[in-house]
Amino acid sequence: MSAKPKVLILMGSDSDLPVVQEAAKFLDRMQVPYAMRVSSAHRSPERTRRLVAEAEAQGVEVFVCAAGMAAHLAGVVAAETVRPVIGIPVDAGALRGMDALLSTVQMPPGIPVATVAIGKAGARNAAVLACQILALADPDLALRLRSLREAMAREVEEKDARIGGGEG
Ligand code: RP5
Repeated sequence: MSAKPKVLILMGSDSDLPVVQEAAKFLDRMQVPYAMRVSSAHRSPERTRRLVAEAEAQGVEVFVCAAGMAAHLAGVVAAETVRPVIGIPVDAGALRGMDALLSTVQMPPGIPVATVAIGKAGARNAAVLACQILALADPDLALRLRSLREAMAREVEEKDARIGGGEG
């Protein structure tokens, strides 16, 4: 995307990309400009700090951070900014993402990370939530979100009809 990014998606490693792509797909669909970068809270702490400062200076409004294992990326980013930070726990190890979930969600009082579900469903919801935050100041985006909700409700009715809902 060439427009100035409103969302920065950070991931701890390129191995998180298959999950993160769910978030990117949704932002594309909602026509929200974003940037995606790899940076690690543990392996490259200085770089992570610098990317957050640069993103703020460039006008990024929401941060989305995906990491697995002892996932501190979202928390470290939240420590560096007062803009909203959404954390996606990634299933990257023996604990199937529960480690990342707890590392991401259990922030100390005062430094929140809005934590979504483990994996791809969470990644999509991270993007939905980022759009909802941006939509507070963007009525066109709010309309796109609203029409998506209506489409989802219609799909439920179609599924109901396909299984013969209401009969028998
Ligand atoms: C985390 O460790 C990353 O976010 C990734 O989920 C996990 C494994 O990283 P790699 O060893 O695949 O680079 O920091």
